[in-house]
Amino acid sequence: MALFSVRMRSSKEGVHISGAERIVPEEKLDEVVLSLLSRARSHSRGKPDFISVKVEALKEEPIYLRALPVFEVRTELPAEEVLRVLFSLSEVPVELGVKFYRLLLFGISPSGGVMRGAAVVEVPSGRRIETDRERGIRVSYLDISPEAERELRRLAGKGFTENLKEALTLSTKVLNHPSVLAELCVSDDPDYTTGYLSVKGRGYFRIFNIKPAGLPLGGRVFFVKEGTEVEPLKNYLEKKPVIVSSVSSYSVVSPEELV
Ligand code: PML
Repeated sequence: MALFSVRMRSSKEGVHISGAERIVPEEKLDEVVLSLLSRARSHSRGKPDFISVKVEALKEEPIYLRALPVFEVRTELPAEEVLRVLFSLSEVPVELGVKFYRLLLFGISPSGGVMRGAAVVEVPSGRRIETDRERGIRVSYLDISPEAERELRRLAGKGFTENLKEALTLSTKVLNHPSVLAELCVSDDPDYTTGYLSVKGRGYFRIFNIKPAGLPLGGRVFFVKEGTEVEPLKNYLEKKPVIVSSVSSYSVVSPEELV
């Protein structure tokens, strides 16, 4: 069955407002184009003066992946302390991880704002390897199947949000690359204060209050193995179609249980 990628982005006076994408069979195209258009027009960040919806036939078969296991971290500890525990489970040195967490909160782009894509950081040197520091790497060509979405909604219950669904799909694609060790994400939406750290071999850890409410800063950092070649990684993240077709689990943990 022929599959199509549908990608939407919107902006106002040149400033990005929203973006979303799907991979769907031909018979779903009209419905999905309309739903992305309506999503673009009703974003909390304002009314766009530019909307692009791009439809293209996939030129290659997608990879079908199982989602990372999701852990909701319940704790009274400040987010930085939670991250220290979680980074200690990963191959990313704790101080390096915390340094980039702080950078996301202060504005990681060269102009002190939000990058459009992710920063890519080599471990353990801390060297940035993305070629364009304003743009970073933007993960694209990804979706979750209707069955996997239903299962995620069932497992997450009240913890389910559209942001979780999209972020879990993205992070599953990112962590599937053999060079990626971890991904840190702080939403740049001022109203969305849940972020996550995904750790290779462990899963996707949701962290509540990862930033103060009202802060319009955030972004993503991909931590990669020493010697990672950026072009093949970029090509996979930006171009290879991926569909998350099943979910693993959703559980609640405390940081104490993890060490
Ligand atoms: C974003 O706004 O793109 C990031 C969303 C992070 C979702 C975190 C979660 O709810 O698990």
